[in-house]
Amino acid sequence: MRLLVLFLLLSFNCFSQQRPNIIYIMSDDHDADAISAYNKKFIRTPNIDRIAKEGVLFTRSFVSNSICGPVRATLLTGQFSHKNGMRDNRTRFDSSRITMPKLMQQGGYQTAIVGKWHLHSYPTGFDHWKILPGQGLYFEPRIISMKGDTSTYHGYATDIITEEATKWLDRRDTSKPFLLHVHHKAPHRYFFAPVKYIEQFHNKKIPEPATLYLDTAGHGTAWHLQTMSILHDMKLCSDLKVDPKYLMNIPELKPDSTDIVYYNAIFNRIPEPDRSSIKKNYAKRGELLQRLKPAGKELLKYKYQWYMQDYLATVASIDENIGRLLDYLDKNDLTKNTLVVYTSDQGMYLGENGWFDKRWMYDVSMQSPLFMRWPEHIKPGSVNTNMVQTIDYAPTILDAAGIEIPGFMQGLSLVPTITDKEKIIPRHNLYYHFYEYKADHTVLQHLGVRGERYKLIYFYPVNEWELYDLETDPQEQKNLINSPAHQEILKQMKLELLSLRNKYDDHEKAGILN
Ligand SMILES: [Ca+2]
Repeated sequence: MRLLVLFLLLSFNCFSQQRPNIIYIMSDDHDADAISAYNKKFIRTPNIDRIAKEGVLFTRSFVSNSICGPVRATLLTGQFSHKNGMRDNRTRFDSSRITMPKLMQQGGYQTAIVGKWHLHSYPTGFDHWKILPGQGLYFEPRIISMKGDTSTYHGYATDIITEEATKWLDRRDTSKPFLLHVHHKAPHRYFFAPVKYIEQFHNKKIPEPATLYLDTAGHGTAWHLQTMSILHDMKLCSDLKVDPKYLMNIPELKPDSTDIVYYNAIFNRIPEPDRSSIKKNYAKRGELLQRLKPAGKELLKYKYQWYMQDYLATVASIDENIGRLLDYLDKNDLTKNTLVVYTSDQGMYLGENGWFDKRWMYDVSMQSPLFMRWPEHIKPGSVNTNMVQTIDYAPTILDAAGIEIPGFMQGLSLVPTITDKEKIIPRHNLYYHFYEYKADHTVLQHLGVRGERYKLIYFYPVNEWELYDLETDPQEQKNLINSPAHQEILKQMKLELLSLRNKYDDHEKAGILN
């Protein structure tokens, strides 16, 4: 009997040691182009790149509904928005649902989340959580703890989230493997970096995308209704930190009252002496506008530069903090047995089509960066070209932990492909459905299918279709819907879309494709 108990204890201990720890890091609106492992034109991100160098980089990772809350609900449930109920940022996530963290917890993992949550209801399935209310704040952020109380933390959000993550790691129960979610608020609008990075980036000349000055005339209704133009919709004061005092006497540039209120709210949170020093850095922008009074293309040129300088400076701080977290794993002998995932909740327009924000099914916003490092399981420096999607994250994490994937999850485990057991995953078409119209940036509802080569999008409120050849037109500028040479492809893609809607059980707006 004693021997049997000893054997059981030993085998349990052995099993628990074999199971990997998992750290899932997700930034907010961090586009792959702002990571040097993908694109060296804008910024160097040596620490994020380290995950790719020591693990795998995905070249075709996509979301299924390019907006914050819904992506987070898909991460938890492994389901599309029509199944998990979180179609837009206004919905409250039903926290009684069975989620991946709950299954990990039941399977013997210790679970925690720190940072952005944005699902309105409180987290469930976590042994420990500390979340930002809503979008959260960059400076002196408020944080809600498990007791339900909200306190203000001194410092900068990205640093604080990292500190909170390592503090929890320090005091976790080391007899269990852990799942830790580190969800950064950065680099979400209103992009704001610590002073040292503002100084580093505010004189940088950023290359312009080919479509920055694109005339959207000739494109569909959705393009005309959107309000995500850098020139028209990005605010000079709250977004680009121009002190309103410089603009009050320039009628064409005079800020509206909301912009001024936001500007003051943002700056008032920055403690001195940083506030004065940041204002001094940004004074240049106001002086330039006062002097040149730029308009049209000229104004867009400046706004783009300032947007990117601020966005990239905010990313630089994320990179520094990823470095801190990876160092912590090294120092605490956790690197070897920890699967580290880095991603963003979706891509972000960095001036393509003259836009900022996300939402669209176009590749810029449908794509997200994705890296995984898992020593002895993933070959360092691998590149994975499979089309993967947010629905795959929960099944992958469960599978890596040796926990059964429930039937309601709609994604696939990526463990076989990252460990080289199966190079190709059995999927060649991705389904997409975006719902949040008449809220921020007014992008019309649409759904569609992304294949290996072609993409079909249907803006159903206006009955307009778009078809793109991603091989010859990766920037998705030439709608082939009326091209005689593409009618056969169009027919196939429509059938594919119908079949995906059946496969994933999305019968809302049934009949709209007929
Ligand atoms: Ca986001």
